[in-house]
Amino acid sequence: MSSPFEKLEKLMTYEELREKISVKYMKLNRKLKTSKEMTVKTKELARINMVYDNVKNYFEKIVHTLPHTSKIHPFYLDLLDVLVGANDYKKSIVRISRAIRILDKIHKECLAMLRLASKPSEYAEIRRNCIGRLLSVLKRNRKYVDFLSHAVLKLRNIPSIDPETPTVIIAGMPQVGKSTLVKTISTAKPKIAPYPFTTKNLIVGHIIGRNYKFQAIDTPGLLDRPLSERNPIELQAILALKHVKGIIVYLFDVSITGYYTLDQQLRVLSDIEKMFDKKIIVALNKVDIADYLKVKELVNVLESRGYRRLFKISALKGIGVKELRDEIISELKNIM
Ligand SMILES: Nc1nc2c(ncn2[C@@H]2O[C@H](COP(=O)(O)OP(=O)(O)OP(=O)(O)O)[C@@H](O)[C@H]2O)c(=O)[nH]1
Ligand SMILES: [Mg+2]
Repeated sequence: MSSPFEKLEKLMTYEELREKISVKYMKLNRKLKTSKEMTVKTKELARINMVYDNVKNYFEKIVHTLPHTSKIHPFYLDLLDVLVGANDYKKSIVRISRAIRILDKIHKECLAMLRLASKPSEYAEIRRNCIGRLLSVLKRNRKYVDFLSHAVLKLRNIPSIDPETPTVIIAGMPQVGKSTLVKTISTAKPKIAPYPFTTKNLIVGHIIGRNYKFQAIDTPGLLDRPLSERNPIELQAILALKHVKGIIVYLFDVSITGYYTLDQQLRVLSDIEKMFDKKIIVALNKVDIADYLKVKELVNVLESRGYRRLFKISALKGIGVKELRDEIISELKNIM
């Protein structure tokens, strides 16, 4: 399973659709003027139908291509909620599907009126009235159209994560080496730079073997600060990860140059322990430039907290990475 929003086509905004209809209307008029075979009545009918078809097709595209909230996996539903608001999304689609029925009703009435009319002056009046009513349905739904058009732009960018595929989530404070590790153990290509908050989006890679395919997620800015410093939107984004089946690797930076103290890093680890019901593997990164006092102190604290197996690694130099990767694979195989 991939993101239900991945293949969504862009949706025109209200203004763009109105513009498109105006242009088509002018083109149609030019064509109708030169047409000798069509009667005045069928020409008016063609005008009404053009507007009806365009608005209706647009509305139907919304209703048929945007995934229904009842069919969205909880993981993606949470992300939808964080990014655009699940209730507004649902309501907008419901309103648009209601608007389709109103369009159909107006169109039917218009056809009946046109059928009964007998004078060209009446035809034109009916056409004006009908097109006006059809466009006013569109205008009354402008809010929903624009909302969904903007929503699609955001939703299309959600990375494809399969919540059912066993996944290793790499967590840790800024600059501890999350992206470097993800890059060495998986196919992902995250951005790596020596300043904090380098990675802005969720980045997904795969760990592929002969009989398995797992996901590795780099979690920038999501799992790197205490919960108390979070706004509600960030909290929800974190919660979305709860729906992903898998384990967490928590990275400590134990280098002499580390940005954060051990206490700060331990606090974030505690938060993650509380938040997730997932196995946590702890790894001490940057041992190539380790502060040995830090390492000793940290090992003591972690052992007293029940962490039996600690991985000492250098994601950059590749030290200990194979052992960590093997452990990740063996844990993920357990939940396959
Ligand atoms: N010496 C040393 N440097 C490392 C190691 N791992 C990562 N680094 C360096 O630490 C810096 C941050 O690494 P990233 O992998 O971008 O860290 P991050 O946790 O993804 O950072 P953000 O995305 O900003 O949260 C980079 O300059 C890396 O080269 C390591 O094992 N040893
Ligand atoms: Mg990063």
